Amino acid sequence: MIVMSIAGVDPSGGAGVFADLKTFQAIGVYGTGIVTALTAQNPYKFFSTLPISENYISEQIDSVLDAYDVEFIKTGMLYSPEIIKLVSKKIKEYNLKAVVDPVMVATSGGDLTREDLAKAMNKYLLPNSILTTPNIAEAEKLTDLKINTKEDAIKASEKIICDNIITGGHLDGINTININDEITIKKQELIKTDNLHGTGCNLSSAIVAYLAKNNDLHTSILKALDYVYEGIKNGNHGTLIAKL
Ligand code: PXL
Repeated sequence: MIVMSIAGVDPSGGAGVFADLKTFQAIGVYGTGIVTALTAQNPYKFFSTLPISENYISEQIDSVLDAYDVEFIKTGMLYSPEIIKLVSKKIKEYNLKAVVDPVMVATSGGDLTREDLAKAMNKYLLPNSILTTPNIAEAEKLTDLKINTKEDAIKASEKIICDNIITGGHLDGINTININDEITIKKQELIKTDNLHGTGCNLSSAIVAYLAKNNDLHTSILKALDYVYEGIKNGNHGTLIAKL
């Protein structure tokens, strides 16, 4: 049960690889972490990004997969179309089952990507992935559709080219899940808080952890939604002791 996150580093630990590792630990799987970029940020302010070269990302992935059998991975901040292409190639090469958090902009407004990544994700990454977990803004970018209602979210979900959950934090808590072209709506109560930094990272890493523990995709998504909800409610997402 070894899983992998391929994402950026948020040194304040709420998002990115560090948060993913905490979630893996909380749910009881062994996490490995490949770094695509360093960032300087805290939950309130984003300062800067230092991307890692494609060669060095490649070397990190190879060095871990040379020693460990990994079936499930998640991807977070991938920063550039070149890194997206590289990661897609590795997914195929190592036969990985990838959950893609299509990170494009930070809640704090920081520079998590150099350019519009939606095209590269649609072309290279999503066709090779088992699930993607966009929020409303990311789903709009992936599909070129506007999402204001539940019906809009369902349309977008049907247009995204792999199984997906469009998260409903900006749509009255309405999460739209599409697995094998079957739509399930899962509504969650919205919690009033200013501590939402990293919730997307935690959702996708929790899904991967539950998958690695032999839950099916639908069950993993529902358990991960629960995990993130409890984390937000308690103000401690990522360090939560999960229901296993
Ligand atoms: O939640 C998006 C995200 C992903 N990865 C890193 C981040 C953030 C948001 O701040 O910092 C490294």
